[in-house]
Amino acid sequence: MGAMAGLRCPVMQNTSLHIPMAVQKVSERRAGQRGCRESLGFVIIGSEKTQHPYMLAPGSQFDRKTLFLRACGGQTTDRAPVWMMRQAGRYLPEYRAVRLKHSFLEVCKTPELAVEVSLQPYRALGMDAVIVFSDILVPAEAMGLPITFGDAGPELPEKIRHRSHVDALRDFDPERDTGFLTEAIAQLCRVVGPEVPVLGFAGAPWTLACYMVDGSGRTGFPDTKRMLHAQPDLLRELLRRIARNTARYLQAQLAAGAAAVQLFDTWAGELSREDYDAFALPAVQQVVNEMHAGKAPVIYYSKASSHLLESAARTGATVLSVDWRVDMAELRATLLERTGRLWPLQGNVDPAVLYGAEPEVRTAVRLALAQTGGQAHVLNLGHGILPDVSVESARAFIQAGQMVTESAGAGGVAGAVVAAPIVPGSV
Ligand code: 1CP
Repeated sequence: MGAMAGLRCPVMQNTSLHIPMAVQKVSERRAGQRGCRESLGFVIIGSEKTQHPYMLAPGSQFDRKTLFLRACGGQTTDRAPVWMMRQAGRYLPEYRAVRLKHSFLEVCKTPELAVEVSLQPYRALGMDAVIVFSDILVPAEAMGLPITFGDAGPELPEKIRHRSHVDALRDFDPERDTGFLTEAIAQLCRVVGPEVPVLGFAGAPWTLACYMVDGSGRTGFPDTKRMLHAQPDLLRELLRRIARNTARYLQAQLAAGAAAVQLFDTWAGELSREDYDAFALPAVQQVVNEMHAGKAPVIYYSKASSHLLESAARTGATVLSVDWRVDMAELRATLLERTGRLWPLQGNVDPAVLYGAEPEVRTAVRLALAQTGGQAHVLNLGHGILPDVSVESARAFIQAGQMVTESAGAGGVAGAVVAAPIVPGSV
């Protein structure tokens, strides 16, 4: 791309991003109109008193929130927005420094700390969305199950086994019982300003049930599967209870200012299509129906779920987030044929690619974008970023995504599919 001939500019604190020359010009012009030439299209993180001038996303004519919402809504964009699942985490030295002083749950439950670690990746890498720092197991604790987070991952010692355990679960009030999360979202929105999307999230009911019944993620969830076959009504009841609480929890996150929410169904792929349709799908539908998202996008992530994606398209979610096993051009073509709709997609670079050299990372980004032509596509990894990749690899991923503009992306293999009608503003 000719636009690669840009400058290296100091951006936010101690890092630098490569800004295409054309973008600098537009940004300068727009910023100049509003008396803030020095901003050059980048958000400057500051105190809550910071003014938020009009700030374009790098490589785009849109601000980050507009870019993100347009991609989720299936509207055309000049490039795909990009962020990374689990973008706040151990690969960042500044995250490790916070965790030396504070436990994981302390970070989740102290809005100032949650805000700080949510902003760390944004300051360092300048992605197009900021996800609030928390964990999918926070609502399980709010429903009455104690949680510990050790080196081996989360542990829920009081496992759900009997009807009395399900009956004893609490319906929690998100404002009263998880107010630290809504407060963190509200603070994040104030700090990043109205042009940057803040994302909320929750675990999908099946994935949360896996942890509530098995007690940890280490074992492949045999107890949850036993419940599915031996006590199917009990599992259905548990899923309904989780769904009811999750709907209110996500609704509160939207009310606090989240621009979109993501449902993580990491363990959906453990299920056959039949069992997914009978158990996991109705529970996600319940969440989406009861949360009244309005125009806010609901992103549904499922891992290792190629066999389930036509069912996933019936969840009511706006965007399907898929992993690297899925060819997004094929998926889009299939769903277009079956549903008559061009599906907004998120994904799907293999997080292990970030162990490779930077040129490999850039190639993987271009290949992912080629599958969708960069349209109605939120570029992401296919699962969370791994804790031991280098910050340079993560930066290469984000910057490569922000460099691929419409002309570069639209020439890809998915050009024909993208030419199909895009459902206008279908959020
Ligand atoms: O500091 C630490 O060492 C704790 C590691 C960690 C982190 C950084 C855990 C424990 N959770 C998180 C944060 C987290 N978890 C976020 C933050 C926002 C972001 O930056 O994206 C999110 C969205 C999650 C979601 C989450 N937690 C999922 C779904 C996504 C996924 O990765 O599959 C799951 C399954 C969990 C459970 C969980 N929490 C933590 C760990 C290590 C795990 C996985 C355990 C397992 O293998 O089953």
